[in-house]
Amino acid sequence: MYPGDYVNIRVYNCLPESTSVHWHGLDVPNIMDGVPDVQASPAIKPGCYFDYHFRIINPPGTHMYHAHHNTAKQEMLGLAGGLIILDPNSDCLPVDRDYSLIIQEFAVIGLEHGMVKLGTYNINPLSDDLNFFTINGRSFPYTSPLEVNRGELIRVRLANPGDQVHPIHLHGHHFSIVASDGNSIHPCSRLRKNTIPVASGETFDLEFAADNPGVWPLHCHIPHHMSNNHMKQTGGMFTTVMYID
Ligand SMILES: [Cu+2]
Repeated sequence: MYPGDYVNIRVYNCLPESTSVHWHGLDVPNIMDGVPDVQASPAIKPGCYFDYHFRIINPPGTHMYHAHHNTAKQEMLGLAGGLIILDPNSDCLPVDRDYSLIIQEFAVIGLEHGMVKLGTYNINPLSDDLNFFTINGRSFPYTSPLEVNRGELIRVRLANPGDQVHPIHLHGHHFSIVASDGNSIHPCSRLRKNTIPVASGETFDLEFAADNPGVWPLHCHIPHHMSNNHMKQTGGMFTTVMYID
């Protein structure tokens, strides 16, 4: 979607309980904000749908959407995603690759501590024993590397719809923070860093020059978050920037 667009998003509820969708960071009319506990915005009953319709009045940027009804349960079951308002002038921008990473954490049950094996497991959304930490729904080594070529300018969009703060660290490079919560930062005010804490509810757009060939970790710096189910081996919220040329 682009600034100025009129959008209609029909949300079907296939869950066994009511839900809603909140357009996190978008300046929508109150009834479209998706918090039925306190707003006129409806709870969507099982088997029903609701049409969220609004005009995009935000500038281009990185945002999210997530359930906002029975929130503690539904968000920690993973009912969230990324939402990007595109720039109609993006053909003029010098970014060569544009990656979007949603970072989350889950309490998976049915696996003993230290155990990781293929299968389908349940999540206890109300548990504090968070044992799987994901990027786009996957834990290392099953995350996707960010492929780059030497000489390219890379954008990485980070979005955290989950429960905890994740300090995301990039090896071998420094990045500029070019946008925060979907708002671009003037070039004179951009911080240059290699680690950025991404709190629950935040999005950041980072840009870096791919000028140091190799395979470089990109990961949450909290040690426990680099594990799968309390195992010692590298796992969790961990991927790589991988030069392919
Ligand atoms: Cu973390």
